[in-house]
Amino acid sequence: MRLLITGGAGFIGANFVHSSVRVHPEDSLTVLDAMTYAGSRESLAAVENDIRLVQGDITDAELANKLVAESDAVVHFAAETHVDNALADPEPFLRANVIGTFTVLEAVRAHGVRLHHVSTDEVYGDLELGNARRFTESTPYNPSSPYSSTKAASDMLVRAWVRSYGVRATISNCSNNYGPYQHVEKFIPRQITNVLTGRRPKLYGSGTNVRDWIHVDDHNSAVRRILADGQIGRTYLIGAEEERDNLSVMRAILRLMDRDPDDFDHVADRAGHDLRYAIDPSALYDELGWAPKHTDFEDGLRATIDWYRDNETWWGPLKDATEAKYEGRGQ
Ligand code: NAD
Ligand code: TDX
Repeated sequence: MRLLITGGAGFIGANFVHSSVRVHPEDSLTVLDAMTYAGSRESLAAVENDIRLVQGDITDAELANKLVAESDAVVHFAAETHVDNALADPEPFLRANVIGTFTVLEAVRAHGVRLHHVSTDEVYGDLELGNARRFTESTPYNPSSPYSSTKAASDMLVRAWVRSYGVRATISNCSNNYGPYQHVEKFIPRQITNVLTGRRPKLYGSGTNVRDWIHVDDHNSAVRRILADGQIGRTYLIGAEEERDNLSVMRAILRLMDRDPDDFDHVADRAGHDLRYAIDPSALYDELGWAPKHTDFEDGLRATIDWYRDNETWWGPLKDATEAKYEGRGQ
């Protein structure tokens, strides 16, 4: 299969490329990535001879058209992804997430190419703390942030292009990912690299907010399964049933790094901070026979800590600028 992977130099996309090279060496892979602050050639260095890497923007219709025409399927990861950045400056999120997805849709429509659109559970808004409700495919969209509202808009565009133009697309909405190559702006890598650089980890508010964690390789194996066997027009929710509050994750990181579990700072809370996300992945289990492999969160966290310890050359150059940005926001 000739696969076009948008955003393949970012966290999840790069891990998707790595696992595709490993598990599907018969595929021919093209990455289209604008190399924003979140994209990194180094993330693809180990597979650079196995792929074609095109630096370019998904809003560039001519380029998107040309690359889509040469592909059998598109896996669309490219997006602006950090909630705190969206709160500070939403405009790039409208451009990349809404106009970008529109441009990809028009290209797959023109060339009859299969699309898998990668989205987030944040489109459903948040759940209350301490009850058993979880998100399903029929949960109404109720996004809270400029980030999640633009991802919700992109999902709506995909649904409309399926219905109106017969575009062959599937959508997945996944919970919080962790693993190697995640930008140090995100919660888990930020705390690990704070400890590794002698800074104190930073917890927003009281840390009662709950996230549902999944290892990035499990997210990507689900995407692969949906691409192969998913029903056109369907939305699949991806999750590994690992709900944790932020305080517990913070303490687990500190414990695994041999620090006092209270050795962190409480900082200003995020505006509009979603309380809880939780995915009911049973449709994916029952209909597509998918299951996560990384079922021990602490094992996954330990391996992730080891990866950051061993790969300071990858994240070191990003760290000071990221922390300076947070400092400016009181976080
Ligand atoms: P990331 O920020 O690490 O990577 C995004 C990549 O997209 C970067 O390489 C960037 O250069 C590229 N990009 C951004 N704008 C672009 C544009 N206009 N044209 C071309 N490339 C562009 O993000 P991630 O965490 O890997 O997320 C990938 C996808 O998965 C996103 O669509 C995100 O909404 C979704 N998602 C992420 C999570 C998570 O926990 N990280 C969970 C669920 C869904
Ligand atoms: O320093 C921090 N301290 C802190 O307490 C940071 C960066 C975050 N947090 C909290 C905020 C959230 O409750 O940790 C939680 C996780 O934060 P993020 O890593 O920013 O992730 P989140 O906002 O939950 O969104 C992530 O998951 C869904 C991704 O960034 C999105 O792209 C994805 O769609």
